[in-house]
Amino acid sequence: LNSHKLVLVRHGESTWNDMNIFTGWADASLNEKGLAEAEQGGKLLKLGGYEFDVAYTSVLKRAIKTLWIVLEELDLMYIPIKGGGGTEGRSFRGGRAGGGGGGGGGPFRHSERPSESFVNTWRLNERHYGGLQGLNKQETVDNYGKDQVLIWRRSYDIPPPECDESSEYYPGNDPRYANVDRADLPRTESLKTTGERFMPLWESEIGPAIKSGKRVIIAAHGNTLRALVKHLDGISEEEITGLNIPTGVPLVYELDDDLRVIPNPNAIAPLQGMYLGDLADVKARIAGVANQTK
Ligand code: DG2
Repeated sequence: LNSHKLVLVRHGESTWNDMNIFTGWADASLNEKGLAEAEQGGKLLKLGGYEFDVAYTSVLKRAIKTLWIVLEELDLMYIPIKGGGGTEGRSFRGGRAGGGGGGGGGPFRHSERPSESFVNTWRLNERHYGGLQGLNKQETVDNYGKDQVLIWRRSYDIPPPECDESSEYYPGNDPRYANVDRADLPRTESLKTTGERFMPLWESEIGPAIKSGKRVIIAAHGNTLRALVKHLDGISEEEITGLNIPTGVPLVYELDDDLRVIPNPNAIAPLQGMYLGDLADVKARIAGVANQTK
């Protein structure tokens, strides 16, 4: 029986996480703590002897930078990065340069033109927080009540209010999404719709890469990772509402050839994958995410 390791990591703490601001697709940077968390995550992976053949990330710098730091710790900065800084926006569409350098393996020849899902790792972006982006989480509790904000943050299928098309937070106003079909660009997203735009990338690209024997790391966001573990661990719509993912802690899954999870005895239920590092510390960090809207 073959087994495949898959490593997931939420980016380290961002300046907006620290200021307790709804972030979504806004492009907040890592803060000092987040940089250190990413480094620590990389060190834990190094200590565990993890190696990777390919990495996936979003087009948001907090995830991209986290991935770079982790790969630097592992001395694996040369592996292909599919997503921000990698293949996104490379020159197969008439010579536009990709932003930021990174892995990616150079411009595509026409015959190597990647599939739509391959280049569009905006699909790994955080859930779009709609009209809440840029607002303080605690002030939003003061204005709308704790229960309403919890519904917006954690209900499975109730999205926050939409942002309108004139908003700086509408992705149609951001040049990095110029190649994305406008109909695919959200004005807001629930966890359900986040999963619906992320899972095609899993099904068509990431899952097959794992099945083919590639060792994969995904650096992404609280809610895209919640959508993925919901699928992997078969977590119900009710139970996923109580699940929070800490920043910067590698989460390791062992999968069989059909990409079914082989449960780890040290997993924190309902997850069947295992967080690396000190479990008491991981639990404290999970509680910290939950307590952002006390
Ligand atoms: C946070 C998650 O996203 O927020 O968008 O504010 O993972 O990119 O920092 P991330 C945001 P919550 O779902 O925990 O409110």
